[in-house]
Amino acid sequence: METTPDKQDLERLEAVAGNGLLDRRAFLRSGTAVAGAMMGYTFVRSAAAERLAEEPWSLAPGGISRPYEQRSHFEEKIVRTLSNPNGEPRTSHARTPHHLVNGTITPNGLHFTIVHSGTPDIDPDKHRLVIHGLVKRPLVFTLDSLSRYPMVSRFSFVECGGNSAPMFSKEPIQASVQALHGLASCAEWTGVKLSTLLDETGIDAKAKWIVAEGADSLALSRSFPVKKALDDAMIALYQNGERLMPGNGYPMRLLLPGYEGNMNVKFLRRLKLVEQPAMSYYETRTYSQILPNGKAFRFYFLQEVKSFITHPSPGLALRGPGFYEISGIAYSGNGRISKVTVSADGGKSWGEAALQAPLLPKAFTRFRMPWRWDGGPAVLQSRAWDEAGNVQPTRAQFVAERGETKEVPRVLGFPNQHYNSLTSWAVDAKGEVKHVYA
Ligand SMILES: Nc1nc2c(c(=O)[nH]1)N[C@H]1C(S)=C(S)[C@@H](COP(=O)(O)O)O[C@H]1N2
Ligand SMILES: [Mo]
Repeated sequence: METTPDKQDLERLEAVAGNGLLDRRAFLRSGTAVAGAMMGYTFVRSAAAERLAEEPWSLAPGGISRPYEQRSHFEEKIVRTLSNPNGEPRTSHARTPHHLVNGTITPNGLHFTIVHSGTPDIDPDKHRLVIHGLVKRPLVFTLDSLSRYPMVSRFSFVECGGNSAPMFSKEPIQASVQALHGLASCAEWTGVKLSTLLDETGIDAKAKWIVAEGADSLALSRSFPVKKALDDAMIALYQNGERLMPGNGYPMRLLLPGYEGNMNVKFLRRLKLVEQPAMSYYETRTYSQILPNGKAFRFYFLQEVKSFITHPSPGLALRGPGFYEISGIAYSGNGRISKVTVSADGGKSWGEAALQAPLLPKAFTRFRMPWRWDGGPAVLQSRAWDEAGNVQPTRAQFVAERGETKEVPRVLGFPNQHYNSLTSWAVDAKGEVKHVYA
């Protein structure tokens, strides 16, 4: 005999907002019955049906362990998308498939990458990091000597200032969450706090800024305030427990938690303490944002509070009316996420989502919201707040302040930076998900 979960269990769940959004505690209260109904499976009670089919893998010993494990070959299609697959000498991007992973930590092989002049093949024994300029004692570090300092670990997202740039277009571009928001990832980084090293070199009182430079062929450089260096800046040596991936800065990178991706200089070889910012190419051109009045922010450090729904999202169609979990990620360069609300009716009404612990500052936070889809059209959105009191702007607010795609001469910069407004997914009667502006 087959039984389905008690329908009354499901009806008892009250909606907290329009179009079937349920209380975020619904899972806890009603337990597995609801979970079962959400998935649409049935509990099988008969003895005959309990007998599992014998598959080949259950009948003979399996393979041997590998020295370095790889994921199942059934998962090989879960990959980053590349903007420059043939490796022409220009910037290349690899985007994280947010709709095909879950949790809050990006696996190293799927962490996004931007390299403006390719990934250098650095011999860690020959690599050096020099700290000089307005210091009392300039010092040169090897990977080995750095590794003898006390280390710290912290979870931190990195997001490119150009992440979500397609969202500036006047019409919504039909693309996956990977294409729209794939230039943000989150990892546990381990290394030496920059303040520890500056203790060693000493800081001249005149020093206000630090220019960081990479060892790649374009010697990417950015300036950041000494204040940030003494706060939570890190020379990261490990990424999720293993040495950094080559594309993410091997053998060492600057990590400035919460700051624009570009400032997290990879292949770090130089930190020069100075009085004034360097006004380098990447801080005055590529990542400066042209505002509707034609002016630009002088500096833009913090990645502001943001969220987007990863499940469901384009490419992940719903299979018939019923219960679903809406989930996604939220983060803020200002600190912890304090609240995420979700709408299923294009922003007319909102319910508060459950936030997955632990809630870490400047790291991805996963939010979850139970939803009873009645099979009708729905528009899903999420909106996040951070502990500093910032809220994700609505699209109308954002466009009014920052503008939409503008044609500006390239010499003036790239205007489509730092999008942090809402993303809307429309679900049609067939369960297909499309990108819309609502
Ligand atoms: N040396 C160096 N550092 C760099 C870059 C680079 O091309 N060279 N790219 C920057 C940009 S634009 C971003 S968004 C981040 C991306 O970090 P990730 O590749 O580890 O995700 O690294 C930054 N650091
Ligand atoms: Mo970037």
